[in-house]
Amino acid sequence: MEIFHPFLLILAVLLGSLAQEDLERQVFIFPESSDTSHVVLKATSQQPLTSFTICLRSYTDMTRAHTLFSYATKTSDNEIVVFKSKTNEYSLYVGTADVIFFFPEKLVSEPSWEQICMSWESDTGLVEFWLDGQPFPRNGMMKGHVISPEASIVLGQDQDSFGGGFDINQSFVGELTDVYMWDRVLSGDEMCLVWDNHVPSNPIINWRSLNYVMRGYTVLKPFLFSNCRAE
Ligand SMILES: *[C@@H]1O[C@H](CO)[C@@H](O)[C@H](O)[C@H]1NC(C)=O
Ligand SMILES: [Ca+2]
Repeated sequence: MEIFHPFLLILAVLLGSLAQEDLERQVFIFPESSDTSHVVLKATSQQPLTSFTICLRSYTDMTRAHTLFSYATKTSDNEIVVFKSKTNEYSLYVGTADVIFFFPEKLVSEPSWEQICMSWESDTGLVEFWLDGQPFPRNGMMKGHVISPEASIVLGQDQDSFGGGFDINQSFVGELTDVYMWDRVLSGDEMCLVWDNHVPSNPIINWRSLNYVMRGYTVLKPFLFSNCRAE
């Protein structure tokens, strides 16, 4: 028999919504493909969004399409999606549209971390994509659109319904860190600061004070630094 004491229930809800943790130098690891493993985030803003910037770092050796960040609302499961469609292709979905950014295949012999920032603004519809501190030619979409703040925000899976509807073939396998969101378009200088590990003011999702819940097979671990020295 389960007993729900009203006071305890309220306390749990309050604690749950206030639990925030500084995850500096930590990573979320998604060890295998699944249609269950994900991390749920809560944003601090309750205002409709007319612009945003999302930044994160990912580390993976997978070549299939995968979802990094999924922001679903009650009316649109793809309200915001940061998707890596191919090794050399990132996409951003907003509302009912999407843009794709292509970059030349990198000639690297080992996997490397990729730091990205994507922004969108309603006034012009312009989308910015920054990869490792470099801006790409701007695209545009969904001019005049407004994004509801009532959202289910998920890392590592694409939502096809509010909080669920995951597809194993769009899941992320690898490591994620330094996840941030702002309710504005960062300036060019600020985009560089994020790449250099600084945090421009007032993020609504803040890796250094993160409100999150891990679900399924996900692991929080320290960032791995290589101290190996070639002789
Ligand atoms: C995932 O991809 C595999 C291989 O392409 C396919 O056989 C399978 O049906 C897909 N699963 C889903 C849920 O789409
Ligand atoms: Ca979807």
